[in-house]
Amino acid sequence: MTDHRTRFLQLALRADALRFGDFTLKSGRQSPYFFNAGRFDSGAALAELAGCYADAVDAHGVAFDLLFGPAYKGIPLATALACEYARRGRDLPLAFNRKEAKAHGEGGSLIGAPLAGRRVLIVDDVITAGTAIREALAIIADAGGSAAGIVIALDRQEAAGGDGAPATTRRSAAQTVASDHGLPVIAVATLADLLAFTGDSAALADQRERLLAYRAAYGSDA
Ligand code: OMP
Repeated sequence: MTDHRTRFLQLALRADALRFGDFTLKSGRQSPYFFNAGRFDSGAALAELAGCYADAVDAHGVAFDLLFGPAYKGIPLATALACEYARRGRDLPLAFNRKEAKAHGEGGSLIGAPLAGRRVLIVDDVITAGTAIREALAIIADAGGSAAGIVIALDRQEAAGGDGAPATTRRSAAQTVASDHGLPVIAVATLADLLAFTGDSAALADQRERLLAYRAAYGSDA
């Protein structure tokens, strides 16, 4: 595993952002793990997380010139990433949306740098079925931006549909978004990375079995 993946998974466990147990997802699936990016709730944790995002983006080499954080959880993530890039010598425009459009003052639902004519990198927390990412893509298109790619902390590598089919024949939601929109979906880490990570840790050995069973039910190999 490349270094940013291990760093991210260690950080997520330390921050309690990655938890094992019984969780109901937005999709209704019962999951043995949950990733809550809201637990990166200090400046130091967000700075360390942003370093992992930047390393994943740079390793991919995607070209972009604006960072967009979808409300709500994408907002601090994109902001922290913009600060990390500034620290690395690249000052990038930053924008995000509010969930309810404001009718007074400056109005509208977008805040920050204009998206029009820019290649936009979406910065979000996690992809399960891809619903949140599709909403962000529509916001960018409406504002005249062109999406350049998506970076998320965790790709759960779940099939968007087709439960019951063998895992190897199911496409992940990230793959579907990537091929539907012709965009790279870059994950700092994936369920496969988490499985490898739990395999290296005696303390997490019990969790690994439950993760494998979950992947067999809902996962994709990609
Ligand atoms: P999709 O829109 O289905 O891709 O799911 C992404 C959203 O699911 C996130 O923005 C969260 O609201 C939520 N979620 C997590 O935050 N962490 C998880 O581990 C799983 C989910 C989820 O409900 O699938």
